[in-house]
Amino acid sequence: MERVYIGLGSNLAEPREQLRDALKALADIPSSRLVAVSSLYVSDPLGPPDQPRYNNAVAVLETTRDPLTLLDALQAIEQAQGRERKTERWGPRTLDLDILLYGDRLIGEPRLTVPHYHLHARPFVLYPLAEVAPDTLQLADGRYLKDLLAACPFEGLERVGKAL
Ligand code: A4P
Ligand code: MG
Repeated sequence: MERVYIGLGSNLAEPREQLRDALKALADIPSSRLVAVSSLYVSDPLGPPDQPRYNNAVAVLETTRDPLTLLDALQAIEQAQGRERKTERWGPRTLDLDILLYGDRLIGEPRLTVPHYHLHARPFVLYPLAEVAPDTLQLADGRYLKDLLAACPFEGLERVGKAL
């Protein structure tokens, strides 16, 4: 079993419902178990400002699926929830599921970079991650979660509670 941290994000079509549905779908992935979910957080969009605010959360999945098969499952969930892939970078989306960490593995495949490449600079990823990860968490690339948090102000983030 590997412990995998998954970032969830949505800013279209009832984001809170999108995240709730996504969590149900995560719990149904074969050979996997959903073991924890952070609070829900709301923040202004990073990237193009002409889009709605985002809802974000982090889930913990225990799985025996290998990383690419898990990515396939996550992309199938995104598609099932109406995700349209557009060329605009950081544009609005019904659902984004990112593999933040996969056990202690460093992955550099064309389709998959782990730890997720923007993890360190994003409060809407780091703070929910810190809720469901051990205080001592060290990333596969040697960085410590507590150091990343110290360098990333909570500013602009709104914790909306455990309502997922
Ligand atoms: N891919 C590589 N590594 C991974 C990984 N660790 N997990 C590949 C998941 N996918 C990974 O992803 C593009 C490709 O990345 C996938 O096909 C996969 O093979 P995508 O989801 O189609 O593209 P994207 O998410 O639009 O691109 P990008 O640049 O990853 O967007 P981000 O970084 O996810 O940004 N503001 C707030 N407040 N909250 C947000 O959640 N999210 C975004 C999206 C912008 N602004 C935001 C938020
Ligand atoms: Mg993504």
